[in-house]
Amino acid sequence: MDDKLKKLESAALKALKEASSPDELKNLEKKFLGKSGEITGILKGLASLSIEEKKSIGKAANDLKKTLAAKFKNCCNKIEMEHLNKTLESDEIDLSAPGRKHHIGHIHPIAQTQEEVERIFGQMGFTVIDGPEVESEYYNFEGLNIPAHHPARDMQDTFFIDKAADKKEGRLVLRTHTSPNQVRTMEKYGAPLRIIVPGRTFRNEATDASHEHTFDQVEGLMIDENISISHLKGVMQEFLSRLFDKEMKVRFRPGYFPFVEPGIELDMSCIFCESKGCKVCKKTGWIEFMGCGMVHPNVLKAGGIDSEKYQGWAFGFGLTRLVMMRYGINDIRHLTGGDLRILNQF
Ligand code: FA5
Repeated sequence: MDDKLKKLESAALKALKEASSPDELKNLEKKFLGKSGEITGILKGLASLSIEEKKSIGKAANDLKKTLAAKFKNCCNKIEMEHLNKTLESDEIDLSAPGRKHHIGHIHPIAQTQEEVERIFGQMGFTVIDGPEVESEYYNFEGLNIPAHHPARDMQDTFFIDKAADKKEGRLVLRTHTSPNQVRTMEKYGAPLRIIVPGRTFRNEATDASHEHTFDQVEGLMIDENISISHLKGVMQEFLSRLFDKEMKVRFRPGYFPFVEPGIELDMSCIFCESKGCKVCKKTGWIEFMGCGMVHPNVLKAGGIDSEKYQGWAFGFGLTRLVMMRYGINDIRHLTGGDLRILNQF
């Protein structure tokens, strides 16, 4: 048996010397030291030997197992290192080359401007409110003094959700403006109120360079005792001056929205020509900015607010159009088309 162990040892050492790859080494380890390997076979065979033989051969076989295991480990490390060096040479990896940078995205220009708008109105004491994009016909129209038969509904055609109508609130629609949050906020918080509601809005209309079916608006609402239209003028003049970082002027023209009385269109001084007259402002020195007006008593009533005691104003401007103006983008579709060559510029 001693002889057998010696032969096994020299065969294993010879094979180890000749092994040249990690795979070859793995097979050899299995052959000599594995569960069904040669040394395990000898140890299993001890049962049929005398006690004396069991002691001496068992010890010799276990010693050989330990010695070979250590040699296999050393050899394995050496071969793996050689193999790695060879791979590095043939793959020509340049370890000194700079790593590849991961592309980190950035905030969309609409969201950047929204944050700026929220910051400025926040400084003036306005709270930022969020409202649902899927609205009921009631909050989108009736609550805003636009009954079903009213021709003003044609001004804002929308997308209807295919779901059973609710008795009080009617069908579900994608909101055509952020104005439904006027009544929602009055109902929830009562008066006084000083809020803005930025958010996505939808209209069923053909798209062109200045119209999208999906765009962003910002609603504003101020309700208190003794609130007049001059507060609106002051707030908007201050807001625009802070946003564009220069002295801005605003002017009022008559406008029509069923939920305000009087209804107003607010223009701002042209930021491109300092109001001298240019192509953008069509030589007028003014750019159309938003719809606004004093909140109609019917809307205050729908919001549960006593119109004898409180009054206020509301406005709604197109955030997407503001972004176009701010960054000189001449087609609204660039902002929502998802083309990174355009978006990465902002
Ligand atoms: C309204 O939506 C009113 N809710 C605004 C309002 C609020 C008036 C409170 C009075 C009191 P109008 O339909 O004009 O109004 O839209 C407001 C702004 O949204 C427009 O000035 C424009 O900047 C933007 N807008 C309207 N339609 C589109 C469109 N299809 N694509 C991009 N922007 C649009």
